[in-house]
Amino acid sequence: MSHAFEFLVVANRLPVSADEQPDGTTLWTRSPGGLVSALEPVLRGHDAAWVGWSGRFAPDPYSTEDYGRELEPVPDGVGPCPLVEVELSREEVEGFYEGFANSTLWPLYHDAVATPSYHRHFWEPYVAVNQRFANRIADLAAEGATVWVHDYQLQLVPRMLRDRRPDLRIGFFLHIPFPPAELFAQLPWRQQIAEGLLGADLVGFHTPGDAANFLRVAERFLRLSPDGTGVEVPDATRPTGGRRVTVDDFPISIDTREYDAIARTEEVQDRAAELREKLGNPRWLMLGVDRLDYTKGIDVRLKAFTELLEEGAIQPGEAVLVQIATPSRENVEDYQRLRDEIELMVGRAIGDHGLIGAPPIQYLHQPFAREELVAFYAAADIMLVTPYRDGMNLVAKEYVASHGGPGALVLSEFAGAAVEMTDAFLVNPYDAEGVKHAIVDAMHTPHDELDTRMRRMRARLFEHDVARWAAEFLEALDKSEWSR
Ligand code: GDG
Repeated sequence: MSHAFEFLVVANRLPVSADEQPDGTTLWTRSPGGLVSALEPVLRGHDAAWVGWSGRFAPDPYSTEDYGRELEPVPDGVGPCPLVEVELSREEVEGFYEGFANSTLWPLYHDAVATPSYHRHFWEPYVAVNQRFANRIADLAAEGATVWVHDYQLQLVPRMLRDRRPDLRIGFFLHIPFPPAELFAQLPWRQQIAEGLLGADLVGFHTPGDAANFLRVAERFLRLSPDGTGVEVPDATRPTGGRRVTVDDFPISIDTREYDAIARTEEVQDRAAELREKLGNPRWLMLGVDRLDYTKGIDVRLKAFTELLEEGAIQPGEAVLVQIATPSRENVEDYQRLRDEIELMVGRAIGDHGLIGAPPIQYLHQPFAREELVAFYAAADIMLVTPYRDGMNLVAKEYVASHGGPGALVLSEFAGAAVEMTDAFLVNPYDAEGVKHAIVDAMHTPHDELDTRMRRMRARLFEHDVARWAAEFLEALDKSEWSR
């Protein structure tokens, strides 16, 4: 592609998936998601492209099986804008994605709730793949173009890109938490990562706490002198010998109107009633929706719910907990172990407390269509969101947008969403008794009060939706030092 683009979105994944079929053809499916819908208007309004990986493996030059195999190019028109694929081999995906991204950075950035693995054979492909992304962008961007890089898989890209293209305006947004400096200190490559991020003009996080953690890292490991809103970094290419990196919080959100509209359709309302019916019309329908991930605290709510049954605070048949746990990262060992642990807990609880035809927990390890999820949100009286640590947690916001009437959100203090959603029943997920109290409290709070709390959360969500998030980030990037 020789075209030069004015605006580039860069993320590990393209907004489409390529699935190679047994007959050798490729099936392209759009991946709907908040990021795509937020950026769609911006992408359409600009001369834009999206750079990322498609989810399929590039041929391995050393494998006889792959001899002569070639990837079918991304067809035109499958995405919201031209899509540029960064090709990754199976080996690179193992090292860069399953390894450094998901076995090193993911646990480290989530308070080390699982033990991070530090391996040079993960780091090396992380550097190589980040460099490949940076090279592709450098070749595609028009003079003075804007580039928005997303997430922890690509933290070296801003600096690598600036080295090749100092004319670009570069923004970076981290979708997961940024850890305290004392934890980040464990990372053998802490300096390279911090320098990588500071290649951007604007570095954005979900919460003020994340932004403060990052500034502290810049101070401690790069010996810079940040102020409250950013930091000056040395830059020999500038006449002043330095440049300013702005650091701020931009709490992500959802397409609130869209969730609200889906929830109001007759189909979804009927389905919500049908779901309640099928579950035995319990007095309280409780719900958890997560990727099956050890950061999400699925065990926390299973334990709390089971103990409440044991202690008689919940009578059998009175409440049902539906836990949707979408399959995730199934090639990573910690995720395989977690699945066994969760399924053991569910099996025990059902065995100990189940009635014939009425298990107290419904566990679903399957992906669902969005309409079906919204029907669950609409049906649930109490939504349980109890991560040990979470960047934002969109499920909490989706519940509030989809649940029109009185309903309770039990929300971990350690989810970024807790900063804004102060009308939730906030809990410390490490405090088992506290979580149980919050659930009982939610069960017995009068409907008027639940309604008032829900209305306040909904009002905020309607105002602060994902379109506003994207607009505020891009506006801040526009105002960053680059333009001065
Ligand atoms: C990362 C950060 C941050 C789940 N199961 C199904 C399904 N989902 C959808 C949910 C929601 C999304 O997946 C999950 O988003 P979360 O925000 O809850 O969590 P992560 O995947 O960990 O996302 C997080 C986010 O990035 C954005 O910055 O909030 O903190 O960890 O939208 O609805 N969707 C469908 N079927 C399912 O079975 N259709």
